[in-house]
Amino acid sequence: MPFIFFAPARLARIIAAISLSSFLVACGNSSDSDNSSSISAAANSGTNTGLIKINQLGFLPESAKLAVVPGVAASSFTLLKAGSDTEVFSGALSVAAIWDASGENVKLADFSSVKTPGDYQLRVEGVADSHIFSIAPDVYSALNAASIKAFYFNRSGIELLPEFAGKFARPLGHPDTNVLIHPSAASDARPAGTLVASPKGWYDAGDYNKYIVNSGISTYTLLAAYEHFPEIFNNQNLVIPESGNALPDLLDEALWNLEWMLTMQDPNDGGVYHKLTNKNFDGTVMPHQATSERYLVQKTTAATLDFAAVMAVASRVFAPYETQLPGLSAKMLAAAESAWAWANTNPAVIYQQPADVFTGQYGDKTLADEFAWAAAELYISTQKEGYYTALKPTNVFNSVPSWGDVHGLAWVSLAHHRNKLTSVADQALIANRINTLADKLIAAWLVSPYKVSMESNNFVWGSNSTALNQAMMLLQAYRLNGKREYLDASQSLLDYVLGRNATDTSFVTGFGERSTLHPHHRPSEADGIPEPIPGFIAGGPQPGQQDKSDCQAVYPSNLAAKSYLDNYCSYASNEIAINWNAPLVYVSAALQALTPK
Ligand code: 9MR
Repeated sequence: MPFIFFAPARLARIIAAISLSSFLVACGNSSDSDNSSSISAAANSGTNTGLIKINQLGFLPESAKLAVVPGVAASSFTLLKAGSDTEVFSGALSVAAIWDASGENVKLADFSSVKTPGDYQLRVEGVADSHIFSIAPDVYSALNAASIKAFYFNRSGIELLPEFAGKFARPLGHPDTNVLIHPSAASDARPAGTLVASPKGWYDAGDYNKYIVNSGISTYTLLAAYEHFPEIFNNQNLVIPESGNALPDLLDEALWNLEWMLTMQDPNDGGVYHKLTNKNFDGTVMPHQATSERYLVQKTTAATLDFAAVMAVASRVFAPYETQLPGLSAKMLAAAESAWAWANTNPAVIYQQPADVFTGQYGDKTLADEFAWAAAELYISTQKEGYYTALKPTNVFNSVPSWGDVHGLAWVSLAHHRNKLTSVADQALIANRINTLADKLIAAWLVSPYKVSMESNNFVWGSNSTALNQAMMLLQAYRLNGKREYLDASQSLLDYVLGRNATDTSFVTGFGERSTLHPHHRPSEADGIPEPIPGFIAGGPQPGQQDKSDCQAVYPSNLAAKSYLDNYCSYASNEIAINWNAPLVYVSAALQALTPK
């Protein structure tokens, strides 16, 4: 059974796109060699000129609309009705410039003034025609739904039934009803070897472990999307087991992980375990085939503060559902406050990977940002001014969030709730922090030959989430002051992950004519189904290539923005992860909600 949240026409296009992409990869199109999916007569001259890079999904009618064109001699472009020679628009190309991150010489095509819904292609003399893309008022609806549904596909402790998972149905894996206290987590009340139930939650990524630090930012970003744009989610049907109950599906999905997170707090002292994990990563098997013993490992200050922050947020988001979930909101707030107390008594417990554990670390050594974020959320949810004082706001700067740097999340929440804060809150400081960071990103966007704020040093592990988190921070400035450039610079970053990038790849599985096909995601690899599970965003290019020795396939380039390998082996550029999908959920919803109609 197909994913019934896709409209049939859209589904047919996605399937066609996947088949076409598979064919192209089989033909060797996964390298830098810049072949094309649709060769125009003009380009069919045998010269390898590079490709037009474009958001392969498309644009809202009122979005800014840009494409990146190779630096060929042509000085103009035309926009065609898809698959025809019918011109609907023509315009001048910008002057060519070199993007440092990819070493490419490129020009820009701006067709923002075209607003009529339809399917289009861009044509430039001497280059293959672009991928087909749409202009449509609902162009990101299926993308947003699939990016949330991806979390459902990564649920631990539940059988995925065909009526919800279609052909990706699978047996229950990792019940986690009997996990062991690891010696690193032993306490008097829970000595090593004690059995604890810690079911539910999402697998972190391509692996099957569950990590509190990364769950923190991921769950927060979903809850923030809901707090900021409830209208996008209130009637969304994700076709998950809880669909049809009184909660929006996004909140049902978030609750699956929040319920797990609650089990990660030691009820005896309020401290939170860093992770629930095997000792070693599982092999490439389906969840139910992975049966190694699982452990709760070391309580840490970072995990405890991230937990405190998220539970404080969740307590306010779930407060309206007291009838359906009696006592949950109060329980979450109490959990947040006891975690905060533990962290203040244990302010510097850094994660130390035990000698017998080899899974992911999320070993954050800088904790001022976690303290600030937890304090901000507790202040917002309780209105207790002591938390605002603890935040030490004048010392807290703003930055693009990542699992290891959550300063920005404090400012996002304070800005969103600014009208409900007590008088102790410095409103000018909140606006200043939001605008200053956004203006830095705007400065990079303005001079970028690709017109994206991603610079060479932003190509880190999970670079696509850097792009989307940059977009999320730009959108906070747009929400505060409505300056159009913040919206347009955010759109550029969604365009970037959907194809306007140096690899000509839409990094979201199942979306776009040439999308990621072989993510480092155990279920996608082990299920025997040719295409990947849809809706996951790949980590993206980064020059570290830490997986090189595990890959027989060769990276096509060492350049930051081109160092991407669409191969299962590539955990450093092609893994999926909950903290990378969450800002995709946020940005695809936000652009839908904020772009003028
Ligand atoms: O996202 C993490 C990245 O910032 C680190 O550089 C990398 C190596 O430590 O680990 C990434 O997180 C991985 C985690 O440790 C285990 N699950 C998969 C995550 C994504 O690759």
